[in-house]
Amino acid sequence: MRKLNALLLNAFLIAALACFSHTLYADSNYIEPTMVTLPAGEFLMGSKESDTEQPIHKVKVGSFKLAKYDVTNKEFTQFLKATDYKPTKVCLVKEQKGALQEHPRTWDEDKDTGRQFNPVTCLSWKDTQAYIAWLSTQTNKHYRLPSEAEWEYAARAGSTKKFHFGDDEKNLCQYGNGYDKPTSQDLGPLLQWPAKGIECDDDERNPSTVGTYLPNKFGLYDMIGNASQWVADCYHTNYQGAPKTGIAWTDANCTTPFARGGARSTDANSQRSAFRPTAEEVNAIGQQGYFDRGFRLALDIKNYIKEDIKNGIKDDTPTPLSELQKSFIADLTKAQQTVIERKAIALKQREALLATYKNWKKTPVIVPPMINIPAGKFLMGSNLSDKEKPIHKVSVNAFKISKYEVTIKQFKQFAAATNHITGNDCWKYVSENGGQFKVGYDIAPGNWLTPEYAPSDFHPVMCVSWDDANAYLAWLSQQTGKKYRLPTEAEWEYAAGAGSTKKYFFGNDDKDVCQYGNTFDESGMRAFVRDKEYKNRDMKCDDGAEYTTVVGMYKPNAFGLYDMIGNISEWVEDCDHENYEGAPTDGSAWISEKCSMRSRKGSTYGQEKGSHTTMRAHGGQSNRSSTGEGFRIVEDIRPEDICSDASSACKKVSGKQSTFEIELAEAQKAEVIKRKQTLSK
Ligand SMILES: [Ca+2]
Ligand SMILES: [Ca+2]
Ligand SMILES: [Ca+2]
Repeated sequence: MRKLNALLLNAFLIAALACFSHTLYADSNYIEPTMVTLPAGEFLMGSKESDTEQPIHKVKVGSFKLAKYDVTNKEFTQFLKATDYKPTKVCLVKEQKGALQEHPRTWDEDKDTGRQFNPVTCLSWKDTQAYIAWLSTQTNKHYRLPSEAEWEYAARAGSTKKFHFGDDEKNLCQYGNGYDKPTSQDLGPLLQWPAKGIECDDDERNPSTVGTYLPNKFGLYDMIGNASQWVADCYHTNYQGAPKTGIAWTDANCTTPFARGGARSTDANSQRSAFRPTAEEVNAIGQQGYFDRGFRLALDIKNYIKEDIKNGIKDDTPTPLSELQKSFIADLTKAQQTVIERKAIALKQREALLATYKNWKKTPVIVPPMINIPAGKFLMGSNLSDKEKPIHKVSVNAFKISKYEVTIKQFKQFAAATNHITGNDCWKYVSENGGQFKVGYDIAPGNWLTPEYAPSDFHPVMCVSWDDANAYLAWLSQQTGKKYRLPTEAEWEYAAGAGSTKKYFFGNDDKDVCQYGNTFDESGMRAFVRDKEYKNRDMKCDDGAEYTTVVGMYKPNAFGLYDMIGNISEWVEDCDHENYEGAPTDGSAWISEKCSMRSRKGSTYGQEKGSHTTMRAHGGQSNRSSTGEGFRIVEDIRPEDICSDASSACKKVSGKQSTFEIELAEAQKAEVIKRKQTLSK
């Protein structure tokens, strides 16, 4: 046994090993990794990029086997199923400004489809060793962690460049799941991570299914990004005195194991083949489980042959696969294909959209119908929720607001003209028991063009962040020479109430809500029960729409504004605030220094409580959601357009009926027919 293993095998592990060797398991109780045989070779280990990576020294590595992929959740939960081993319940997670926080680790989550083929993370050193000991006992092979030298040799795959494919960080996104640009734009302001995003888009901010990026020249996957990987060595601050062969470097005074390789939360620098963490980083995690750290297994060819000769099996004779092994390989292949296909579809959607650019350029920019809102005073807030207190008097200047929520069609034109790309994940409703967050919603691959979120051109656009909305508004302003912006929270509430002080702009009766907006009604409830196993939450009337619907299908308010109840909730300019203590009273947006969360107004198609006019909710400024977050727009008004009261003149839409509204009327007709078909099913 290697020196390090001897060192780190504490009393617990020896007990665990003894336990495993005395328990006989059926062949089908374990899953072995697919191994790649690496040739013997010499390489220059280290780099000049950091003191911890010096001196650069020549290392001779013998032929060995290394797993093609990281150990997955599925493989590790198989170990838990087959034994009564209890892994650590605590996981260190990188949070605000990179500070480490302990989080509870629940293993049930990893059984979820979509997560079972992610690398297993959050395992302590002890857990990792217990798994290896068990698998070795089961298979009669000496599985182990690779040494640090073997890891770097394997990661380089013959390359002396920064990354195994070359030096250009823009190509990193093809080879691994790192902290890419869109992810850093999302998480940077929210979590204030100091790391700079990699200059590309790898289409994934969560852990990814192993083997869904390109491999290196040895055929090894995910040696860049996703999860960092435990190695067999103890940590040394540099390579002074390092071994000149591929063995693990251990010594009696060293007790700190560590990991090599970048992860999904780390920058381009850490994805380099030679990258080593600092002593400070290593000590902060120590032997604990870390959210971004996994491992992959190595196997000595020498030992393997020795063991197998004993059992009459030669190295090149493949062991017959168990049923469990066969189904694991088949399921993994399927999971990989699903991810790869999903990415290809997203790419095609973007390309198709860009291909329409020429056509879009010939058509005039869609200027949505706007309604003049007169200046006035109103009582903002309510006693219905603490977030809406205290009720306070607000004066609002005259402004114009769009009659409808911004539609897919409008956003398509913008995206095609500007090549604006939103992130490719979006919150969605899931089964109430199934989600990562166990409350019925989860973040999932998809964007505003995903058919599920964009049934027609005249549905409201969702899965757009506050930042995306502002990018659209900047473009629209630039195209038209007008000043478009998001409404302030006060403007929105004033416009929604349209002079009413009742719970809803039409009155107080909950049963009438379905005439005025698309909420979580009987139809919505039926769809959620059918598709998402939701239970017992609905508005006691039927608005006829299951999810979002074409804009303008219900009765407008007194100002002539549609969907101020339901369909999608709408981003406003203001930062999120706990309540209205200290809110401005002049109708301006309430902006505070820390503003990673923005306010939104109006209920959604999937939410019952909060359809009332004064409701408030929030969302991360860079977050996208299909649970009902979109927007409508405001235009600063010219003095000559101001009307003095809410009389009929003020309700008049500026300009004649536009092509947009003619097409919308067609879309509404089609939606009515579709609803009838849904109901008759
Ligand atoms: Ca990523
Ligand atoms: Ca509905
Ligand atoms: Ca709405």
